[in-house]
Amino acid sequence: MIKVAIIGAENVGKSTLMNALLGKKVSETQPIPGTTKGIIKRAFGTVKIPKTMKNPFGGADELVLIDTAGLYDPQYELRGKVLSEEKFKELLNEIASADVIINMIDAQYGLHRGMEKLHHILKFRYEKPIIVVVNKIDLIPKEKVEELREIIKKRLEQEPIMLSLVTYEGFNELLEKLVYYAQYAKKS
Ligand SMILES: Nc1nc2c(ncn2[C@@H]2O[C@H](COP(=O)(O)OP(=O)(O)OP(=O)(O)O)[C@@H](O)[C@H]2O)c(=O)[nH]1
Ligand SMILES: [Mg+2]
Repeated sequence: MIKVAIIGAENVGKSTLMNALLGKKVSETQPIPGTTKGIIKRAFGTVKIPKTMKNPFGGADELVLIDTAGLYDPQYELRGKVLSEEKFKELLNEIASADVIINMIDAQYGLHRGMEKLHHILKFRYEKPIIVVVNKIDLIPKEKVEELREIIKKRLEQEPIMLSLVTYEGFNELLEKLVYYAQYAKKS
C-alpha cells in the first residue's frame, strides 16, 4: 500500500486536499490555523483518477493518505501550535515513512523557511519523491502566480503545481503527478 503524506505549514489547505482527493469529508477543515490536532490522520481510500490518466501497467490509485498537523506557524519560525517537541519528532518520523510526499505552500504567505529546509532533507537525505503544490492561487492576483512559481522553483529546485481547491485549477495536474509517483513508488 502506498502512503502519501500531505505536509505543510498551518492552514495551507492540507485537510481540504485530503478530502478532495478522496471525494469525502474525512478531515476537519477550518479557516483557523491548528485545526488538525490529531497530529497524524490516516485515511484509506481510492483516489478518483480519470481513465485517461491511468497507467496501463497498473492502477496505483488505492492510497493511504496521511493528513498531518501544520508543522509550522505560517508567519513565524515556530512549530505548529498543536505540536510539542515530542509530537513534532513523531510527525517527522511518520513523514519519513511515507512513499510520496505532497509539500503544500499557501500562495498568500509563500514558502516557509522551516518547510524549505525540511523539503531538502526529505528530498536529498531521505530520497523521497515530493510533489510541491502552491495552494489558494485564487486568492492572489494572476500576475503574481507566475512570479511565485519561479521563486519556488528556484528555492525548492523543482517545478511546483499551482493549485486552487476552490476553482480546482491545477487539480488534474496534481492527480497526474500523484499517479506517476505512486506507480514509481510501487515498483521499488
Ligand atoms: N480561497 C481558498 N481557500 C482554501 C483553499 N484550500 C483551502 N482553503 C481554506 O483554507 C482554510 C484552511 O484549510 P484546511 O484544509 O483546514 O488547512 P490545513 O492545512 O489542514 O490546516 P491545519 O490543520 O490547521 O494545519 C479553510 O478555510 C479552507 O476552506 C483554496 O484553494 N482557496
Ligand atoms: Mg488540517
